[in-house]
Amino acid sequence: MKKKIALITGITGQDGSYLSEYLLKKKYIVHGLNRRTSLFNTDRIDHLFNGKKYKNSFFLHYGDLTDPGSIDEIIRKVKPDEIYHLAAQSHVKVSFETPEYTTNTIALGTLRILESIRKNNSKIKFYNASTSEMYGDTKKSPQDEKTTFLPNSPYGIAKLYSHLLTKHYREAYKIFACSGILFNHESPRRGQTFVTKKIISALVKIKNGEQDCLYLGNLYSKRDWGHAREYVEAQHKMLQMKKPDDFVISTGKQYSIKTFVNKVLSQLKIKGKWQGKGLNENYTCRGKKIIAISKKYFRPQDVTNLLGNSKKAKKFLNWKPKIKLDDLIFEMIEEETKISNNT
Ligand code: NAP
Ligand code: G4F
Repeated sequence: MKKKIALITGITGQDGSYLSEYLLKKKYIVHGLNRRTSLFNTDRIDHLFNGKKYKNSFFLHYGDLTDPGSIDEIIRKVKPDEIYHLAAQSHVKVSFETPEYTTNTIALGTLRILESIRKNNSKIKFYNASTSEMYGDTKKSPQDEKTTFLPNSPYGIAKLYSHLLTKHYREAYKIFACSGILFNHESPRRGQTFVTKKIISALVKIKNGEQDCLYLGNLYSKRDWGHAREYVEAQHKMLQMKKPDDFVISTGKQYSIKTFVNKVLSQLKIKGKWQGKGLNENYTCRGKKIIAISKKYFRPQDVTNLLGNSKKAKKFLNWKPKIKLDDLIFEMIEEETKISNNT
């Protein structure tokens, strides 16, 4: 039987690396669109790229979401059966500082891929990486596929454009196009500047005497955190459905950033106490301030209350998350401890 061909944008990112592993195990031929960077950006996929195992089934191509010609060329050359569109300027805080670039990569990036599919081969199945960030200021909780979107960041607004565009191409051109509305998902491969990775990395270093203090922003927003390794399975399942549709992917459990910090402190056996309020809130351990608040990490507007209802995914995709937050934290701490001990 002919092997299926997948093209992944954002292959060097957290989700791209887990999805590549998952699809290669399923005997796919995997191609990735990889942008040129001044330093190597392939750390998360080097184990797939180097060596003989996937020599004939794993390929990278230079391209960029801001360069329509490169996208079109890769799609025509690779002739994928399925496209997983994961690439984005994915940092919400950075989107306030680079709104135009964020909109170009996310909104126009998605348009460029869908246009290429429409013109070249409308049989290609398309997965779009939508996000819980689109719920923004909503007062409804938990959030599901029917909840009104009220995004409050350039990132969330650009993602809503991509989400609606994906639905539009599905309805207008009958393209098999799905969006996964994924809630926050983390892993040892999470980017360093996202809050979970930042907290764990800093507290491991503080415990080892390699850092003095961790500076954070809003401790009181709440997130529904899952494990990226499980969430990419849902992305694949969506493209195997009989009909294309959109699905919320979440755990249905919600914690504040402060509770997350407390869980990490507890696993690392760092004992101390919280004191102060607002910008003066801090955590001291043996008379030393090891966590403090900095204005720098607050956003002009924050999404404060994310909690997903993924019943539809359970019913139609037979998908549900198994990994608990404490186990995810344990895995991330283990990885960070290895890195800290090697430096
Ligand atoms: P990530 O780790 O930040 O990866 C983003 C990927 O996009 C990287 O491979 C990055 O390349 C690539 N990229 C950025 N700008 C590009 C450009 N101009 N041209 C080509 N590639 C570009 O993100 P992730 O956590 O894996 O998330 C995957 C997708 O899901 C993103 O679209 C994100 O917005 C969305 N999402 C994530 C979450 C979450 O909690 N993780 C939740 C909902 C939705 P470099 O490696 O060179 O930077
Ligand atoms: O870890 P975060 O930066 O993730 P955020 O903004 O929720 O976005 C992530 O999840 C989205 C899905 O909902 C994705 F679409 C998106 O691509 C990305 O993967 O921040 C989480 C919360 C925020 O409320 C933020 O204000 O943590 C708060 N926070 C507090 N101190 C901080 C910090 N966030 C960061 N990054 N750094 C801090 O020092």
